[in-house]
Amino acid sequence: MSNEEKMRLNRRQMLGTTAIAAAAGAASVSGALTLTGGTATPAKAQEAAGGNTYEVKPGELDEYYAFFSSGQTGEVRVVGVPSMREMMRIPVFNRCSATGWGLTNESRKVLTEGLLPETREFLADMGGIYMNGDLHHPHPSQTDGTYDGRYLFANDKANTRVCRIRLDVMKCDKIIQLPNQHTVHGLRVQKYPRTGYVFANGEDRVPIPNDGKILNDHKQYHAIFSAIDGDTMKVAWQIKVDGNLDNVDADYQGKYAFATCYNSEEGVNLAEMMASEQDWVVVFNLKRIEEAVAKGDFQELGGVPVLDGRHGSPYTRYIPVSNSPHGINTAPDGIHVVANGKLSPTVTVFDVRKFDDLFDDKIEPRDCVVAEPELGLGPLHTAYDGRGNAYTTLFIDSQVCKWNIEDAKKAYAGEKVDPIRQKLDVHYQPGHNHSSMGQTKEADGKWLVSLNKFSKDRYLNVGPLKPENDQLIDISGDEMVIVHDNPTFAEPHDATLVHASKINPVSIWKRDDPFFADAVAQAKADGVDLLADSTVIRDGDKVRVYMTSSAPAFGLEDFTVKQGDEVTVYVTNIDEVEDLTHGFAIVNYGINMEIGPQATSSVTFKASKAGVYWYYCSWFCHAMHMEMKGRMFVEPKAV
Ligand code: CUK
Ligand code: CUA
Repeated sequence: MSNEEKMRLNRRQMLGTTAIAAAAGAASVSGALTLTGGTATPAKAQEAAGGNTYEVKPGELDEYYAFFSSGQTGEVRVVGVPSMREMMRIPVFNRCSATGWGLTNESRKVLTEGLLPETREFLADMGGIYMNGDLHHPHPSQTDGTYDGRYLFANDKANTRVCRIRLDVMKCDKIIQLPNQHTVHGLRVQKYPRTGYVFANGEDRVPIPNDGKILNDHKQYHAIFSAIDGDTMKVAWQIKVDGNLDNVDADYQGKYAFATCYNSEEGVNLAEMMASEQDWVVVFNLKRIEEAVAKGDFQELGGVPVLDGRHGSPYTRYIPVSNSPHGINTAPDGIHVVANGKLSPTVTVFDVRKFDDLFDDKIEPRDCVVAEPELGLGPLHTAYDGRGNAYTTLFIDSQVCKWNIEDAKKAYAGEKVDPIRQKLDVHYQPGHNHSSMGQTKEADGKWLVSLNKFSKDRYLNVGPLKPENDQLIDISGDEMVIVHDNPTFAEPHDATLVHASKINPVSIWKRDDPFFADAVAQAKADGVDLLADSTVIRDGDKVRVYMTSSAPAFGLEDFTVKQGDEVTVYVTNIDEVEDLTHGFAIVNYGINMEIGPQATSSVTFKASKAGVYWYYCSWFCHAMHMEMKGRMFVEPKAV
């Protein structure tokens, strides 16, 4: 046995004991560790405690859609639960080689139309679009406190954007970049009466306007909280706050939104940001803010109304909580809100019904706190089962802590009760967790997914860059039981588990879909019937090539352009068959795109290289798929 093999064996033997301590220690903030709770043994994992069936046999369908973010990959992933099978990827803030996201005219419109003017200028030399994004928080739209299947919204922490995905076609249809704000971190939606607002936290503080006049004088920086209208994807209002903003959630009454702050010190380095023992949660009074916007009590900055929500403002209240809270989660009971301590071993529980009195100055901010149980090290996010229990991830302890809200309140009131029900080891260092329907009033307490930041030795070694590890946990019984490990590429922060009955995507595009309305309008102007005609239209040095695609042939076997022409190719998939997607790739021209059944996709490029270029269908569509191709002739410029 080689030394390396021995070491690997030793590491596995240590699992569940000191390996976890060593691992956690490396990532630990405080260095202190507790190791309670038991690892689920493989045998135990086989029998789901609550009798939940997690095996989805071939041909069977999952009960839930899970929408996973992908962090720095910039896309949304659609996963089936409980199988944890990845079913689809929705490109958003990234580029996608398969679908042509970032290359097609349709996707470039989505990626560019909502950019700030200064960004447009800045990106002109870089192909006009951002090449990266950092998508953390995917949240579906709600009506009356539950999912309504219309949209999914998510943030881009890297370039201060918010996107909307249409759940009928599972494509992103709107992206906006927020003015005044620097990064969007926390993002959640209004739950009642409907979405409504999409709330987006500004994490970093910067000068407003950020034009270079103020640089190092960080006393003049500000953080911004934004409310975006989910129907129009325009900023409805923004509000300036003290401190920064981390995560956000909203109540079930449609009255309040609330955000955690980890840098009330307004520092610019680690020591300054962690200096104070207390930070806070900011509560936003939506009605008062709307009235102020209507009355004109705001400054217009960057084309949007900006209110002042700093200390003393009628629009906000600041509730002190222990050092650097991170996640904030509203319970499905519509009453309790949990702010997760991160640097404090506690979570702080608020009663939202007390916020009315808080805003009327009848009570003190801390009077809204009804429990503050100590759970373990590094509480980051909390999920719920709808039976009064909460599940909090403990990043440093590498555990999920199950605790009871009522018992935590009793303990806070002085009774001798232990709210903690169970601590379960997860592998390793969990960030978010999410329960089935847990962020709605219809939380059903069946499944919990723990999104672990480190996988270490849970999988075959794939080199220095390891996958993340998302673990499926059965929470239907008294005991939590891990039933499945699922490796994921960089880096889901958050996920939403939605019952399949809430989501009803189409299988075939409708011809009047706004996604390709520009192509339809251009064809009409050119007198072309997209479903029937394959033809070339010359318009000066602009050439528009229209072709149908129907398995296994394109409408044009060849077309001719001149070197230097600006060429736009419109491909319309006239097949009306479910799952019959075509692709269109031009060899050595860097072009590939997806054309779904009954969709039109288009791409524009400069025919700068003379010669013969084959185009082919890149999506396996037919027994004669290999033969589905044609030639582009590029006539050389006369010398
Ligand atoms: S954050 Cu990543 S673990 Cu961006 Cu919601 Cu908490
Ligand atoms: Cu069409 Cu392959």
